[in-house]
Amino acid sequence: MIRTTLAAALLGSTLLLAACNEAPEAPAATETAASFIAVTEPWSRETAEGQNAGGAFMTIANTGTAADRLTGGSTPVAGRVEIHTMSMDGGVMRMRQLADGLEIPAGGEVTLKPGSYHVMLMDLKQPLKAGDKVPLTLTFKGAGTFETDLVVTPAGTMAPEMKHREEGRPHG
Ligand SMILES: [Cu+2]
Repeated sequence: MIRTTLAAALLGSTLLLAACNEAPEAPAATETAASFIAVTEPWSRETAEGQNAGGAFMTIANTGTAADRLTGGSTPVAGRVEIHTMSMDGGVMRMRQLADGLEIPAGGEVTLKPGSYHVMLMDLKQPLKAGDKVPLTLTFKGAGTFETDLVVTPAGTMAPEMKHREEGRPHG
């Protein structure tokens, strides 16, 4: 009787320990690949003839329990897709590639916008025209691939909801 109780107690504590260890792990298995990633207002700007790169902007939310990283992507209109950041360097806006991608925190969101983080469409195969919808596949380290469509807005647009403001400096 004592032995059985002891065994049960040991077993109980082992199970409890196992359960505790599992708690802070990655999203539950019931979540499908990208179900915890949401992309809103994906957009891009129309490009001039001969312009070989363009920025793409959006808000990316992560409702999962683990941070994820946007590492790249692909689109039929560009040779390659990079994740960039912009910062002031001696009064000049410079952009650079984020080699490790952009972190999307658990339960948080990151807005990609002109003058800040953005997806860079490199080696454009054709100009982006206002009104076009451009398919874009984003690649996340945890969530895998995520399909979206960029809405192309007229040149000079800073953001869909603030069309006539002249803040920041367009690039690309
Ligand atoms: Cu860029």
